[in-house]
Amino acid sequence: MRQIVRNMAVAAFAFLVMVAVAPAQEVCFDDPTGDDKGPGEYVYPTDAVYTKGSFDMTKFCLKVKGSKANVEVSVNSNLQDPWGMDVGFAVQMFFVYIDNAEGGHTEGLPGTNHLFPEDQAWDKVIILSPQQLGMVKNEIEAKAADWKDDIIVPSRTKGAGRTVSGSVKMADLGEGDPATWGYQVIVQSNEGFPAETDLLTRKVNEFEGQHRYGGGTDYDCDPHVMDILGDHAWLAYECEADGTPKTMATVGMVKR
Ligand SMILES: [Ca+2]
Ligand SMILES: [Ca+2]
Repeated sequence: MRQIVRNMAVAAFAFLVMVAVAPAQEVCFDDPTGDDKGPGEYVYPTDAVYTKGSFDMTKFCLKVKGSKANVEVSVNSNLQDPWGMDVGFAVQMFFVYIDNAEGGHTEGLPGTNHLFPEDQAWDKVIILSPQQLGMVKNEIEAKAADWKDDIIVPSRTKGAGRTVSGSVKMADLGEGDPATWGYQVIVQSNEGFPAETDLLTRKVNEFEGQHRYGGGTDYDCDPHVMDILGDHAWLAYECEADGTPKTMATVGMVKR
């Protein structure tokens, strides 16, 4: 009898420990290689810093641990820091969109030139940029002030190996189980000299240049996006003869 009581006490203690230290939860999506061509025809800028695979996402993970989540995006190239950003990467930038509530925003962040379907509108977006936090916040204030409460920037974003990561507070992302949320990850490039309309995004033109993607148009009717999770048919677009959008790319969310 005494032995049984002791075993029960041990079991109760073990249960308490399990509750106190909630198991880490991971929501991950793999992405194919070789699809870093936007709608299908996009090519990298010509400068040597944009190495093959730099904008080819291979994996996205949201790893929840306690009150925080680590957001990780991996690419098909070793990260490098040719511009001295001092955070382990330089040329990439990622917008991680989350659909976890009713309503939301159907336009992508300024400079990306794409939409989301009404029923998959985003509620929060996490920006993973090699720029200093103050610079990113200034850009948000200048170009997306109406959405600033829904734009989350980790206090520190870093690159190591082939993975860029940043830590965010779960409370900033909203309610519910992250395993049930919709996600989309837009692969863009860190543009140090963005246009007035672009939130640190690099442009896609008809012809590639030293620091311009090619394969699109010189107007803003084309999505300025190199890789996404899921079906690249979502990036299909049509322009009017004068360069205004006829049909904008409309990118859906992916779910586990
Ligand atoms: Ca990919
Ligand atoms: Ca363009």
